[in-house]
Amino acid sequence: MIRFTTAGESHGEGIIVILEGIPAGLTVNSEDIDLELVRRQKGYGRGQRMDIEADCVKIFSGLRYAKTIGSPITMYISNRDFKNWLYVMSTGSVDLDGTTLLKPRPGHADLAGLMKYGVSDFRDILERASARETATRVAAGAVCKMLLKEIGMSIMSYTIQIGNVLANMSSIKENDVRCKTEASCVRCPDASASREMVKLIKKAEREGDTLGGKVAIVVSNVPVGLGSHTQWDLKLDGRLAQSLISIQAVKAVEFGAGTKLASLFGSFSHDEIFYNKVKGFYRSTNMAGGIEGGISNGEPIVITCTMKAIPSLSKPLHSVNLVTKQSARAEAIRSDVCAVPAAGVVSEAAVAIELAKVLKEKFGGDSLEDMKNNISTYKERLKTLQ
Ligand code: EPS
Repeated sequence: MIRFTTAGESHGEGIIVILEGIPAGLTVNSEDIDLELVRRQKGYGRGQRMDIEADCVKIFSGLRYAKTIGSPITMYISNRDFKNWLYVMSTGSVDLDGTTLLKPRPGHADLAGLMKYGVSDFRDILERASARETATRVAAGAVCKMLLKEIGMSIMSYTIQIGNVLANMSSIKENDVRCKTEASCVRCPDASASREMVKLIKKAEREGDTLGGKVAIVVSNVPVGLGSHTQWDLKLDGRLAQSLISIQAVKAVEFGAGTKLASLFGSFSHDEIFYNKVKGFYRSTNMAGGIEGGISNGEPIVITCTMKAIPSLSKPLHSVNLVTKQSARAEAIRSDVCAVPAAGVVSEAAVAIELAKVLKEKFGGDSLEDMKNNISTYKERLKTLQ
């Protein structure tokens, strides 16, 4: 079974992930993981923190000679900013110096976390609620992507909306989406929308405000049969949704036509089934986003994630001082103006991890070779249906 756990505070010494269950024999180079970390750090709208960090992994276990050996893979990313937080983030005892945060930010975990955990300083909450944690998921996701690539699967994401600016995808050829996305500083393949998005982010920054948006994630070459209809917690869409909605500030996850389906008749809502000798069974639409009944149907998996505007505003919203109970503006804490471009990269990782899990559940394989053999036996069986 593939599973992972992460640890570390945003301004602590570093963040760490332990990823278990990756089959032995997979080539993994830390430089390739670092490329994914760089992609996550980029994106117009990020705050000053990204000028401080230069994320790269130190791998402590699970590899020998750049190949997985079946044991847990431990990856560590140091927080360069820690040197500025030695006192505030000390893990040893220190004399309190009055740095306590008192005015919780609406939309953040500050107040609910403080009440739940019985702490007096909501820094104890925000340090772990921070999206800094997503760097570890991207590292784990990078390894999972390498596994998926061995099976022929590939994942991409792109920004389709920031604030009220929408990408016009109809003007972009499918084959150009990936390279146009990576060339855009907001990861939007529509160059004209990219420019408008940048303008809007600048406006938000000037006004002490923040912005959210939407990203699309597309997975190609997905084998039929990942996930299962037999139990609620085995359904692939349910599992992917959990993985994605757990990304900081993500408020909605849609598959295929998603919420548009609410207004459509059944006759326009489903992907009719066709057959020919070359393609076998196929669909000419993908309203389902590649998943039917909780099972991948062989079409690309298409997901849209909506991210709310970041709740740390430099022109803060109304809050209450926890001690005086007087109305006050929330703490103005350094943050990003817009993290939608990063959310695409993080979403790719979240999807890669979940797909790697279901792949291992379906095909097993302590070694990559075993997994590949099991997949080809399965594909041979599917051919008998064609
Ligand atoms: C974050 C606030 C900002 C972001 C951070 C997430 O950090 P800071 O408070 O240090 O300025 O830059 O994101 C990252 C550090 C990162 O690596 O993505 C938050 O409150 O969630």
